[in-house]
Amino acid sequence: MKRLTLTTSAIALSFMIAACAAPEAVDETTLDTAPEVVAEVDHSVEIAEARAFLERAEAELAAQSRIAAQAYWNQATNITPETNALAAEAGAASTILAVSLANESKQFDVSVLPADLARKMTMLRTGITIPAPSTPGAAEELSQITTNLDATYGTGKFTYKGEALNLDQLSTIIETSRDPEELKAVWEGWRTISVPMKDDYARMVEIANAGANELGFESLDQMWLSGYDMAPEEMEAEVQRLWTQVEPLYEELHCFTRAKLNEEYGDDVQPRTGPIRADLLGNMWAQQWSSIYDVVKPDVPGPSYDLTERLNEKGYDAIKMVETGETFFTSLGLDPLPETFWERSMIVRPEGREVVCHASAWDLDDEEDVRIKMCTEVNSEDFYTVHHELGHNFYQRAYKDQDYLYKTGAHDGFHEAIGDFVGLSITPEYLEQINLITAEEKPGADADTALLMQTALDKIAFLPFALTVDGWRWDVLSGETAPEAYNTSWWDLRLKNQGLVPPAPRPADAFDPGAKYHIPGNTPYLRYFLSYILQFQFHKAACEQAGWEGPLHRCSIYDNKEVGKRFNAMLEAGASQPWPDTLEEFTGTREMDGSAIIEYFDPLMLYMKDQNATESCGW
Ligand code: X8Z
Ligand code: ZN
Repeated sequence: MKRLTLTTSAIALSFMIAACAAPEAVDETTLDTAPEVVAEVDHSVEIAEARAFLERAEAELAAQSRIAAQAYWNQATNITPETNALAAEAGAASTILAVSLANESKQFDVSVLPADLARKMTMLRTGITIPAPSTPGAAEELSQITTNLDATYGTGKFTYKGEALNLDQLSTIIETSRDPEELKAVWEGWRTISVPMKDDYARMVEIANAGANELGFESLDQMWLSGYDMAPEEMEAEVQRLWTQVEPLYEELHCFTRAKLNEEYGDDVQPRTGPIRADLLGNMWAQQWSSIYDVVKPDVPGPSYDLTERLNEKGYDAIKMVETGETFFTSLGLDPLPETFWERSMIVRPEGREVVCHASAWDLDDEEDVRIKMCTEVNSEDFYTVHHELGHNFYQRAYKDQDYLYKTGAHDGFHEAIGDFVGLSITPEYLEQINLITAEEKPGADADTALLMQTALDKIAFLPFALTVDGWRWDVLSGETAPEAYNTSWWDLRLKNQGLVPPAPRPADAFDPGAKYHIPGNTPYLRYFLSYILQFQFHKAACEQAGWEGPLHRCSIYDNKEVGKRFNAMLEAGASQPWPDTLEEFTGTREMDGSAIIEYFDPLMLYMKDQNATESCGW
């Protein structure tokens, strides 16, 4: 959603104008030589017309975005037939406007425009997440479908032991139960909510692809991959390059975790070789595994405290968790959040109405009206999620003075990485500084393997999951995977990338991808893969700026105003320049690079390799 981008409401996303630029517009050589061309042919009239068009386009999009943001917020925080209808209406109007401006922009030849105008033109053409063709009725049908998918997910329930349980309640069972029968029942149960989505999803793909075609793309996956200041095929190659760099980390973690699960559950439930049963990993989608730390715990000394217990013992509530997150950002020199953030955010699940609980961050007016929407619980996971969401809000506030089209992340992976980057500074040292642990409780270097394992279960396990979600979706959008093959293709990728299998064969009508928020919510997922690479790059660069000399995982930038200044400059830039420029200004390199995450986990890798020496790793 641009304004609503990060946030995740499906409908909102149909209007998203992402930070992006197609290859021809960001071809620096072409742009650099443009003045010479101008010397021969006078393009001043075309340039003036382009400028006027973009001013109008930005003003119209900004006005529509404010209207739509409000309708989406109302729906996501109170799902009723009425709010669904208003959200669908706003979504259709937003798509119609975005598509018509994108089509209008085709009259301009970007190669003769100055770089900033060319960049904005390209953003207009490529930045609609779910486009509709301009055929009468298409935008309305599309918006109706995306709203319904979103609402179906948001209100999904499964009756277990006579009680209708929502996703939070079912997730708690997956996180805490160690009974394989129960895990299987709940895991399968949540996947019944997505069965009715499949036909709608297939129809949505048809319409959105027609929309992408009209805008000059072969299919929507190519349009999504155009948002990274390089050609789609180059970006795909970048993703492959990064995955090849970090894949060995995952292979060791998979092997180590599987052996521990085998010891916990025995050969009948989890064999020592082959893939892992997806319901045993402590998360509904097996995307982050830290909830089963008790099972995977290495045989080494570990920290004596548990962050969830500590937050509760110290009397934290949801508000205090958010205040603590805000204080981290202000300790870097950023301004506190506005009063309206506290008045208008939805921080806990409200009683008596249905809401979309999946955490998100919102910017309702492109100025000051930033908010989060979370069903926060007092635990370690949500402590990190709070920092994640606040990262979005601080980013949004920082770029508020940019032109409308530049009010977004350098690319979408940057937006996702900001809060997580800050979260990497939640070290034992920092926990002591904010009095969550005492000086005596601060673990020594002998606890490093255990500390790193806790982080790896989330950060390393996640990488192939992210690739699976969008790998599946790219195949669907490109037409390579037909609706009949939706579920088998999903599990082929789950096995290939993550080495996972379902607890039992899946029913013929299953649509398991739909049981993950970002599929019905139409939030592209590559951004999270990129974020999990970038956040470690940011962390390493920031720690170097701070003069840190110890191991990366013990570095915290809390209270460091010098780092904060450069951090703020990166945020303020928004999407006003190609992302490699922004990355270079903060980290000194123009490339995304997995070597920081590799360095971060290096001590754990050595430990796991040693422990895995007698295992037959792989699947
Ligand atoms: O969706 C999110 C955020 C909102 S942008 C809570 N995340 C992904 C997920 O939950 O699947 C953050 C990590 C990955
Ligand atoms: Zn996010």
